[in-house]
Amino acid sequence: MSNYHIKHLEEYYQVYRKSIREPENFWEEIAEEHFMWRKKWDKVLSWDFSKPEVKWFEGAQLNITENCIDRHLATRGDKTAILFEPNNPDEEAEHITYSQLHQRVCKFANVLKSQGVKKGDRVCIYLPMIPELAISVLACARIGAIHSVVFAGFSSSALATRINDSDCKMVITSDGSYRGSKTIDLKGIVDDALEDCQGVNSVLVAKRIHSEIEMKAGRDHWLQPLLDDASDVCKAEIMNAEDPLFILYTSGSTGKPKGMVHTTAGYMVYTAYTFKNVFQYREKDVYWCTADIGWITGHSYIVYGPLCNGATSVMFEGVPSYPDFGRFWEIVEKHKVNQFYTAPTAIRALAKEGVDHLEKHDLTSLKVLGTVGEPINEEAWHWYDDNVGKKKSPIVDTWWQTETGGIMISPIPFVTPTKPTYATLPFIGIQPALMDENGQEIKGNQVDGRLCVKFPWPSMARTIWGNHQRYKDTYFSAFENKYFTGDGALRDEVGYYRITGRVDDVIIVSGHNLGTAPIEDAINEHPAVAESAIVGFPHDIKGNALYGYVTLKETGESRDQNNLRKEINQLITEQIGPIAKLDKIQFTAGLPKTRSGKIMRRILRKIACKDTSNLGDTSTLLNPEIVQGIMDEAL
Ligand code: 7RM
Repeated sequence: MSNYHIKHLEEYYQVYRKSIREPENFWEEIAEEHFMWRKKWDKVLSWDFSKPEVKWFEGAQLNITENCIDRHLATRGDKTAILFEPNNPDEEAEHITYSQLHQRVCKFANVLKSQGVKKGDRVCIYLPMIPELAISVLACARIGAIHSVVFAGFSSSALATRINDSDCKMVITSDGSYRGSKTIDLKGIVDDALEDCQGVNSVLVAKRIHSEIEMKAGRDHWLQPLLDDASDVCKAEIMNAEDPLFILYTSGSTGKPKGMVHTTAGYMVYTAYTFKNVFQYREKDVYWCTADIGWITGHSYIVYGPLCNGATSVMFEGVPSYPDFGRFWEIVEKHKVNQFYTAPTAIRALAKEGVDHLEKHDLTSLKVLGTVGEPINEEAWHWYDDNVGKKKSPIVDTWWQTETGGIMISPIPFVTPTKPTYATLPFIGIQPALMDENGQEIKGNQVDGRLCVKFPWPSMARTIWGNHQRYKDTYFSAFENKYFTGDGALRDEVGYYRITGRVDDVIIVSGHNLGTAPIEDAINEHPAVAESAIVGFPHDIKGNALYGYVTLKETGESRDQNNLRKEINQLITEQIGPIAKLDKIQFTAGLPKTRSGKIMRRILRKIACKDTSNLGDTSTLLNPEIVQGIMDEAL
């Protein structure tokens, strides 16, 4: 029996049990049989959650790009690796074969070297969804440089924070990007960011929109001429199993963004194995994940997981609404997509447009539908199942995180019976636990609690860049000897999990994780603002939208409130990006606070959600009298 590809429910349970009883033997077999190693490991796993320290496949040597590209050349050289679908539907799609990808990655890797990038250096990638994004990620991995991809919707100050936090010496960007009918001046954003980044000495610029941009002499270089001159031979740097592969920032509930560090071997093994099973990928299939490579979903399930399996992975530059809301379905039909992986926020936006767009396209190629990023509501789940999958394509509701590197709880299609809104069963090797508020594990079924993981898995993040203490405090301190996810979940009578949402101050808006603290910090910089508190409230399409309560300084009280609202959102756009703008801003005389001075977001959340019948215990408040006023003036 090959444990690599699970095909029946009994097989799932059998393999699952083995992965729990003998995790080292289990992962050793998977690693042994399905990957290319320069040297095998000395030890499969060592771990100690109290430090915390986790090492997988210690002593092994490899390069992930040899696994993603080189080893396919003999058998899949002419197969499409990346199928690029441009923003403009009239522009031709680009089929990049495994051989071409090999060539382009090697050339790019040589350009990086010629610019002085060495193993272990950090390279920031700030690119739209164009082939250069995937290629530059792989080029970094080829030479052992640590990539830090920053989603190209972040503002210049968010970009600068990330560049400086990990001390990147190079930035890879483009002259601009297309987004529906708009263009965005990415290079201008990079120029602004670099005013505050002393460590960056070179910027590579891909041409995409052919706009007139400024090139700073000595620092900025057009990418294409460098590529033209570069050799297409580049030996892969031999990496240790635990060498960092990349850093990816995720917002926390407090403080600056956390640079999650993922290492090489474990990440590779787990993303490849989950990809194969969760999407039931077969050799001739065309797989499409609509995420941006700027997020973990794109790293693991557009680039590394699919390519490790020799898959054809679609990369889409545009947005679901351009030129109209039929675009996704047009692409599914055009490229005969077999597995389609998207986010609930996109599903809700598409559902709102009705089924006319769907009916114009042939969707019979679809076999598996996936969802990720936030809890999927029942209505959206059924719309997806009925209208996109025609009740024939199982929905894999995949729960996981930037920190987990790969899918943790998910059905295996055609194996695990699905249930609307449930991520269902833990993936092979994953040991979830539900914890109560006293730190005790809740056993049995039909229970809910805080979601933890009891045992290491290969693709877990190993640390936060430059701040191991914060890694420990955030993930390993709430519950002893367990990884705490920050999510709440319930377990039903058959052991299926349903993720109920964040239990901390992270709000997921349109699938983007936003910490409340950085947004509040941005607002508080406004000269008229005294204090602010952000909460989430339900939104038809975004899942959650942001509601801000703002108290003004005396000097601000005479100001026009609508102007103030605009200025506040402008500040947020500058400091974080437009995704963090507030939908509602209520000016209040004060904020409800505990005696220790903490803002009681619980109450503000209920008011924002118009759920004020039972505000719970307000007796511990320092200033209970202000609550009525906030309720009376709620928006
Ligand atoms: C992959 C990704 C992580 C947070 C996580 C959850 C939420 C993600 C689901 C989900 C319910 C899901 N990484 N989340 N997937 N909630 N069901 N299937 O999204 O780091 O950006 O976000 O997203 O709260 O903790 S992430």
